[in-house]
Amino acid sequence: MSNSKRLRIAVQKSGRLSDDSIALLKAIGIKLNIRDRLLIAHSTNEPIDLLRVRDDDIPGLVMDGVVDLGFIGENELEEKSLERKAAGKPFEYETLRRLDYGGCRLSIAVPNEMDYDGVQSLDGKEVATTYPYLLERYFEEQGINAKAVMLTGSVEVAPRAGVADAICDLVSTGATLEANGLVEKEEIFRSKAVLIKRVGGDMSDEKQALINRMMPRVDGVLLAKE
Ligand code: PRT
Ligand code: ZN
Repeated sequence: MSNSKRLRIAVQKSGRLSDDSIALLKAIGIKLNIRDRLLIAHSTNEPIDLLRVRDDDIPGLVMDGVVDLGFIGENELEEKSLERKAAGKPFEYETLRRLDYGGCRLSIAVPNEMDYDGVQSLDGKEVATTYPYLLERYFEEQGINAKAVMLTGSVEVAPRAGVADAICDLVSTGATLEANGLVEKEEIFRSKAVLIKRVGGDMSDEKQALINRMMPRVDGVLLAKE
């Protein structure tokens, strides 16, 4: 549990969400002393410590109460929440704000040459993805009898490599799909970055007061950028 007196915030160490998350913290007046190789960064003007980790670890850190707040993409958050629920682990959190960056969609794409006539065309097929829980949920909702094949990377080459018939991956511009001879067919989840808070365990009055001071400033920054 996060019983540290300082507010602990998890951010992606290096990746698509890192710069915008750090920029938002700075924009709300939190001074940070970030040294590239270090896991922890301390604020010099507020009782805040940043935990800099892989984005995959952020939902679990919040749901286990190891950190108080986290910046994470909804795709990763929802996937991990479903995975932890299935494993009987804590899977709850509170979304404080939906943010204005990290936008993408999780979509099913098929090879150009595949005969595709609606989602039922996936019946009996294997679909490579890094998001098996989101994909299996979609198959269930659609009543499709297809199989999610878990791959942690290079999902877009799976059909060409003969590992799967189709893929389900994050898309923003669509350039990656096009470069790999794939066509986007079904959007199954829309995502943005969110700021989340733990729900388990007590939150000290001091920490809650700090969060309460931060949130109007976050709203101000989001509004100014609209
Ligand atoms: O090392 P770590 O585990 O922390 O990072 P990561 O490699 O898992 O994640 P990262 O940094 O790539 O992405 C972090 C988060 O950014 C994702 O979980 C999403 O919430 C968000 N995001 C937004 C994206 C994209 N856009 C995106 N386009 N994440 C990944 N992509 C990839 C996608 O997987 C595909 O390979 O970009 C490619 C497609 O892009 P287009 O523009 O060619 O369509
Ligand atoms: Zn990751």
